[in-house]
Amino acid sequence: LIMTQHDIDLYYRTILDGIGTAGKLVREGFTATKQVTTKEGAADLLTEYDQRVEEILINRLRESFPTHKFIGEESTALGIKSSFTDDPTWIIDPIDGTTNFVHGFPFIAISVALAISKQVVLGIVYNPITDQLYSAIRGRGAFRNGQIIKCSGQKNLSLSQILGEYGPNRDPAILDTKCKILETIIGKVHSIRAMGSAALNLCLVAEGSCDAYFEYGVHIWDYAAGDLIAREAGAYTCDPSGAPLNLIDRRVLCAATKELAEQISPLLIQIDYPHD
Ligand code: 2AM
Ligand code: CA
Ligand code: CA
Ligand code: CA
Repeated sequence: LIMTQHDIDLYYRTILDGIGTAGKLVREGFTATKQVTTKEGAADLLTEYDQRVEEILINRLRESFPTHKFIGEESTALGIKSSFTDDPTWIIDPIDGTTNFVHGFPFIAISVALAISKQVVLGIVYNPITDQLYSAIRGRGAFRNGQIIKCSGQKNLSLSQILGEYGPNRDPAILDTKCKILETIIGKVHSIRAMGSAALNLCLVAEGSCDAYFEYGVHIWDYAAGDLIAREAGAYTCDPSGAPLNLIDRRVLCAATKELAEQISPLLIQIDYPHD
């Protein structure tokens, strides 16, 4: 019903236009000298580009859709946060992978999702450096630069390439738990990778170049778009405990198959975060 009451294609074209403009700015910033500050800790980085990109996207969307709501990482950091309601809500991470952006590691993305009645109906994850655009509209499959993508279908943990992250939190207890989890998993898989962008990690599972990804401490803007792209590519996304995924719980497990998720889930130590 949502899909027929709304002009999703218009929403898609409009955000694509905004992402085009924003992507140019990110490319400029990638090679420019940046002002780097910290937010909640020494490894939680921020540049002037993060805020400018979010502004471009919100201004473009607001111009076309004045009644829509916005949840953006940098607006939230400034205390401007609309809560997650049933209203059409754009969920925006202007630069996912700011640490990579600061270091010149070309694995960064602009991530935008649109949720209506708390259902994500559209997701775009765009890497402006490599010019790879991952996209999905609910029910219509997942695409990379217009080509349909499918997850690997891997069911066997021992043949898997897994994405795990350490995150920006430097609390020794949290870091210790995250390291323990990875330590438990490493001997059971082909490899573990930590690429530094939650949104792109989900796209790597979607395209089949990795078989699973999990993370604790992520926010709704990190995984709303990538989750839809992964699901539309055939992947299985849930809470790391195995329960259904919740976009405000700050935890995600995404695997090529339910069978693979069921092998990973018991190996994880569950970490709780305050809700978004
Ligand atoms: P951000 O770049 O938008 O802040 C992956 O762990 C996620 O955590 C990323 O999506 C990234 O989102 C965030 N993050 C922030 N600082 C990080 C760090 N030092 N190392 C890894 N991830 C970090
Ligand atoms: Ca950040
Ligand atoms: Ca992010
Ligand atoms: Ca960000």
